[in-house]
Amino acid sequence: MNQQPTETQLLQAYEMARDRYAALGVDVDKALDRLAQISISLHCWQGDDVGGFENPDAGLSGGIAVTGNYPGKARTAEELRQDLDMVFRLLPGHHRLNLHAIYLESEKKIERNEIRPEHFEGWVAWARANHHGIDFNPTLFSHPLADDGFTLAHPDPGIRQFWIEHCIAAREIGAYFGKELGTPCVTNVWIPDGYKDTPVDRLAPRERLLESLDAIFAKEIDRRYNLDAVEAKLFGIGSESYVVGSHEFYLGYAVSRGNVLLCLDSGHFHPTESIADKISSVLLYVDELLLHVSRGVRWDSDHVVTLNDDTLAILQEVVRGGFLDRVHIGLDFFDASINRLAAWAIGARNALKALLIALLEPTKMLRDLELQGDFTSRLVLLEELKMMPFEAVWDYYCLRADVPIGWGYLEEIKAYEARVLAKRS
Ligand code: RNT
Ligand code: ZN
Repeated sequence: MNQQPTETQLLQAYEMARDRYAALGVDVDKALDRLAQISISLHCWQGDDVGGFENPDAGLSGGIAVTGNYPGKARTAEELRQDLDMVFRLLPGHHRLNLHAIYLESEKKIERNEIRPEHFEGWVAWARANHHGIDFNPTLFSHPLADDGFTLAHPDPGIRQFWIEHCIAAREIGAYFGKELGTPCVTNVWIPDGYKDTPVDRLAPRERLLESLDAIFAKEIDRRYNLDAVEAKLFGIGSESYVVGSHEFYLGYAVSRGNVLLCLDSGHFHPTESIADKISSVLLYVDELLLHVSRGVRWDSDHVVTLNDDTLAILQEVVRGGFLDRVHIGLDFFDASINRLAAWAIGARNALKALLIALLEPTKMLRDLELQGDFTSRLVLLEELKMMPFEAVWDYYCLRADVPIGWGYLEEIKAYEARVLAKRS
C-alpha cells in the first residue's frame, strides 16, 4: 500500500493525461495555474471539536454536536496551530484559516462582548509568518446567554444587545485581520435560534433578528478589510421545528441590504436539495457568496467532505459559472471519530480535487452541445469525462507543490500521531 510511483512515472502519466485533455481543447497547465490561485478557508474547529479556548470546560451547544473521542485533540492555541501547520503541509496551494471567536487567547476571562483584536494577536503573527489569510465568526453558542436557544432573536432586549455587541466586536476583529494580513476577512454570522416544537409566532423572532442584524451592520467597516456574511439553516438539534434564520430570511436580508454576503452551507438544506443549483440564482442578486462545503448525513450537517457527486456539483457550478472571484470557499465539518488532522486533509484535498476536475472540463464544448439541443452527446461526454485521467494531473500538481502524492499523506499523519498526538493525554 505504501508503494508510491516514482517521479518519472508520475511525469509520464501527467504528459499522457495532458495530451488526452489537449485533444478535448483543455489546457491543463492553465487549469493548474488557476487552481493554484484558489484559497480554501480551513475551519479551525475541526481541530478541537468546536471547543475553543475561552472556557475549556464549557460544552458545545447551539444544536450542533461532535461525536467520537479519537485521542490527541488540540488543547491550546499553540497545539492547534501546530496541527494546522501540519495539515497545510499536506495541501497543494496557499490557503486560509477560518477562526471562531472562542479561539481567542487571553490570560483572564474575556466576555464575548469584550473581545478585541489584542486577543487574536497570536493568530495574526502565525498567519503572517505562514502567509495565511484569516476569516472569522462570532460565536453565538456554547454560552450561558445562549442556553435557552435564542441569541440575536431573543425576546429579552438585554440579551439581544449582548450578542449585537459581540457581533460588532467580531466585525472589528475581522477588519483587524484584513488590515494586518492584506486580504479581506469574511466574518460570518450564524446563530442557533429556533424552537424544538411548533411555534405559534413565527414572525416576531424574525422581526427581532432583522432588527439585531441591522444594528450589527450599521457600523460602516471598510470592505477592503472585512466582508460580512450571514448563514441560514433548516434545522438543528433542539430546533427541529423552527429556525429563525432560515434560507428565505437571509436570502431576503442579503439581497435587500446589498452589502452582505450570503453563506450557503451544503448541510443546511433538505437532504435531496443541493446548494449547487442555488449558486447561479443567488449570484444574480448578491455580489458574493460564502460556501461552507460540508456533507449532510441524516440529522448531521457536518460530516467530512468526500469527493462525491454533491461536492463535485457545487464546485463545478462555481467554475462553470465563472464565479471563482465572487465565491469564498470554506469548509465546515467536525468529526472526532477519526484522526482530526486526517479529517481536515481529506476534506480539503477533496474540495481541491473537485475544483481541479471542474477546471479540466471542456465546458464550452458541452455548452455548445446543450445549446444545439444535442442532449445525447452531452450525456455521452459527461459520462466519459468521469473516466478521464485527472488523477495523473492531481498527482503532478501535488508533486509540483511538494506535498504528498495519493494516500502518502496518511503516513505523515500517522507519524505525527505517534510523535505529537499520542503525547497529549
Ligand atoms: C452550524 C453552522 C456553522 C457552524 C460553525 C461552527 O450549523 O454550519 O457554520 O458549523 O460556525
Ligand atoms: Zn456552516
